[in-house]
Amino acid sequence: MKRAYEIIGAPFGFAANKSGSRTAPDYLRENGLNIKIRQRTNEFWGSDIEDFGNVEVDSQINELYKSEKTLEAVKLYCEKLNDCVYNSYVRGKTPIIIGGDHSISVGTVSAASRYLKETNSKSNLGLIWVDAHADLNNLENGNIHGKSVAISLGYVYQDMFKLSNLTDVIDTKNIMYIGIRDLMPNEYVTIQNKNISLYGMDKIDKSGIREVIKEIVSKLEETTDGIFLSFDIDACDGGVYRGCATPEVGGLTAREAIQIIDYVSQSKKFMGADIVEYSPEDDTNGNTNQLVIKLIDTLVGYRM
Ligand code: Z70
Ligand code: MN
Ligand code: MN
Ligand code: MN
Repeated sequence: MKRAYEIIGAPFGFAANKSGSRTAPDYLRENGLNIKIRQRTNEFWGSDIEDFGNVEVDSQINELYKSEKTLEAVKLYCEKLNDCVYNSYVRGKTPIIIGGDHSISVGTVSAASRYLKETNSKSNLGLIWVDAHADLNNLENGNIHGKSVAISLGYVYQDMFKLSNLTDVIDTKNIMYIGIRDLMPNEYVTIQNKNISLYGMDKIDKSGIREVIKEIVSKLEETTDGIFLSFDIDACDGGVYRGCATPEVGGLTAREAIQIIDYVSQSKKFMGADIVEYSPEDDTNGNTNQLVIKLIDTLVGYRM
């Protein structure tokens, strides 16, 4: 399937405990992404790729953050990002969004859902969330990048996000978690009560990643109209890949991460992906840079 990929930078890092991910889109463009070179070879690789540029953090968003209105800053940024990603779909593209912290997924997931609703009259989006964390914290305190899924489901700050249709955009039965190994008690309770599918590291150890991702994609292909992938770099083994706010030992290997992306991106229902939380300033050995480039390579069809 020939796809036209569009790289969209989302340099928003205000919703994390450390803001290192804000520099990731531009850093990657200059260190390994080389979109111009990819464009020249795209005929050969059978896909098209364009760089849309960044959805910038404008002065209004900066001001909100400076006056300690981080939640308002997240909302305004995600509204901007939602419009941009939605328009990418309207142009027939497959958007690949490079964060930024994981709060940006409130904008990307709602855009995929919005486009499905527009084209299918209902939104039935499948979401694969690859992360060490569930980002399902429904408490009003704590970092907002730890609540993206809770916001998308309407479990926290609903009044605030409802106005811009960023909430209530996905059904719990269409969420598939992979790699989760650091849950808060309230997140555990929600996952149990709502019976949300979770493929933790133990399941990957037992069945192997190929079985896990095959099962997930075939379920979502049956029950949904589109599949969006949200990939938090901290899902990968933090002992090796240090370039994120909270590296955690015992995560995915490079091969496991590549297999997930390889498999998902070949589905006919694949609608695009975001890759978030890469922090160049924390990437002391450069391993994470190489991994992220390889993951993007895999997404856009450069397979060797
Ligand atoms: C914890 C919290 C978190 C990173 C998400 C962790 C949140 N659940 N950390 N992504 N890097 O504080 O909400
Ligand atoms: Mn996350
Ligand atoms: Mn995480
Ligand atoms: Mn932790």
